[in-house]
Amino acid sequence: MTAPHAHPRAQAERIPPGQTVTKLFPVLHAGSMPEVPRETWRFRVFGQVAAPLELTWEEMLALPRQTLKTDIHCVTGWSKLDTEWEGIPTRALWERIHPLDGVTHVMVHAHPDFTTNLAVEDFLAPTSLFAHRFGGQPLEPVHGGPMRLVVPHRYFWKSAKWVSGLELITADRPGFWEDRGYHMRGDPWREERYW
Ligand SMILES: Nc1nc2c(c(=O)[nH]1)N[C@H]1C(S)=C(S)[C@@H](COP(=O)(O)O)O[C@H]1N2
Ligand SMILES: [Mo]
Repeated sequence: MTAPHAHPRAQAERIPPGQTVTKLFPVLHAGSMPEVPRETWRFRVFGQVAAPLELTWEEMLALPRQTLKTDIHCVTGWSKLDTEWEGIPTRALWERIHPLDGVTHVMVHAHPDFTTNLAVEDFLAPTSLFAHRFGGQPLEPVHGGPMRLVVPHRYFWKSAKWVSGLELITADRPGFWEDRGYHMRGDPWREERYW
């Protein structure tokens, strides 16, 4: 017999409908894993911005940092509780950008040829960050190292691994998985899995 959880109710309320908790950290991505060295790492901000921006690894890490303890929810059905991330809050990057009028969404770009779309308010949620550390260690390449996006209030496919850039757009547009039937928003609490 397994011991009852100390706070079964509290835990149950953290699990979105149709999800099962795992202690593992599954690895999921389309295609083969890219190798992204820090020395040549670049992050490009482009699209509807007053001036395009290109940051090196050092420039990105010079932005304010934050730690985050959060649950993550994958559309394939697993949730992982209390994951610990460290990185640059998306808001800190946003302060360096001058969006043009009418920007409503962003397209996150990542290696190799991965994209995912987010409403600006989801991208800028206080829990959204570009993470370079996980569990107190540098983020492993299989999980998106050297840097990935973490948007924990959306299904985990929105959390692009190996990020390479951010495109500001004035109308929503599907990214890689959204183009293949995944939901444009992906709210796990509303089970927005597929269209
Ligand atoms: N660059 C890139 N990022 C990606 C993906 C991908 O195919 N390429 N897959 C997404 C999907 S579908 C999921 S579920 C998560 C998985 O992250 P993990 O391997 O760290 O669990 O990464 C997301 N980020
Ligand atoms: Mo996924």
